[in-house]
Amino acid sequence: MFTFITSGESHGKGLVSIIEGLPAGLPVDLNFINHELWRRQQGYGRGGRMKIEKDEVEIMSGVRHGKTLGTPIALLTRNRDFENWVEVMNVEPRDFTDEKRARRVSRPRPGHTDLAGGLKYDTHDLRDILERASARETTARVAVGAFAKLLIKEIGIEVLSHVAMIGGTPAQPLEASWEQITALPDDSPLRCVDAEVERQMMALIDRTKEEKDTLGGIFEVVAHNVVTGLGSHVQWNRKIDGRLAQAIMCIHAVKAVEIGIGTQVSKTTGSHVHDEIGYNSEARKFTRPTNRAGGIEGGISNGEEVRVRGHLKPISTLRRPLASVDVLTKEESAAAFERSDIVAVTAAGVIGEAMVAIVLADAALEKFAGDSLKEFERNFAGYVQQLKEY
Ligand code: EPS
Repeated sequence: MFTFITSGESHGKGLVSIIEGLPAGLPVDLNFINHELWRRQQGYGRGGRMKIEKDEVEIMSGVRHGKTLGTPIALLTRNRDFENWVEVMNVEPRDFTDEKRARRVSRPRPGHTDLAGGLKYDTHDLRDILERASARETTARVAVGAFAKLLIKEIGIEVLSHVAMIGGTPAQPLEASWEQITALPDDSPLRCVDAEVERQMMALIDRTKEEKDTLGGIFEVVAHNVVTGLGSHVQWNRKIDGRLAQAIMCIHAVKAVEIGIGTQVSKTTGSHVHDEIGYNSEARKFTRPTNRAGGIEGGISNGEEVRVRGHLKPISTLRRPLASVDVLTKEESAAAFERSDIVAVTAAGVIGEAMVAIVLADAALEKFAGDSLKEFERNFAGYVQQLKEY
């Protein structure tokens, strides 16, 4: 099965990902992986940091002559900004005579990990917490997700995202077809499928920047051409919707996850929620006129597009800081501010793509397991034939 772990601090030397479980013989396209990292760095409303970083992955192990070996894959993405933080992030013990140079953080930001982390890990320099809590970590996940995308592409699955809402604009989340999403250029300002709505979103971001505030929003990840039968109803932790919910919820700032029409299901009747079943005898395939279930029923993919939405709270680092308390003096004090994004929903969508691809790759390996890509593909082809003969 597909597992991974990441390591790295936001302003440290770099980010490390280790992947295990990919079969041998999977072609590895380094340009594609780096392009995914670039996509994660896009989006109108990001801060100064993205001008410093140009994320590129170095493959340390697990790949030879352009193909996976079936061994653990280690990846390194260096932080360009590290050169500005060498002293602050030094691994050696350090005595600072000039406290300013230590850049310690003692004024926790409401909504951030700072305070809960400081208390839990017993540190009064909240930098010890925020360096790892930073969404910079998602660079390492997107690198992993690129490998997952390469694997599931071999069985026809593609994963993309779009931005459905920013700060309540538009009033209802945008619905987007696969064709609209694939038509989005990679340098689209916000990955929004409606140009007029996108302009309104950008104007809102400009206004919010002037007000020294921040925004959240909704992204939707769509997995196209997902085979029926990923995940299972037989055990709680095998249900693909549960696995996707965890994978999206653990993205920084996500506070809610929806699958298909999501929370709408609780507000209407069964006939407005469930997708009726038809059969196309030529294609020997069951069909659905609607996909309100978001491609999943009972914890199993049902052959329709898998659609998952993540709802992000506004970024917790505000230029006009919220009230807080200094953890050293316990005195009232405005929360810390160094530099921040106004909004990062577009980036979160790309991270959501990576997380969805990882879950689907894991479920696909569970179902079509193989030590080599050839074996994986043979198992997949046999199963597809079985579905046709059903
Ligand atoms: C982040 C704060 C900002 C963001 C960062 C996430 O970084 P900095 O503190 O260096 O200005 O730019 O996001 C990234 C670096 C990234 O690569 O996405 C935070 O506190 O979560």
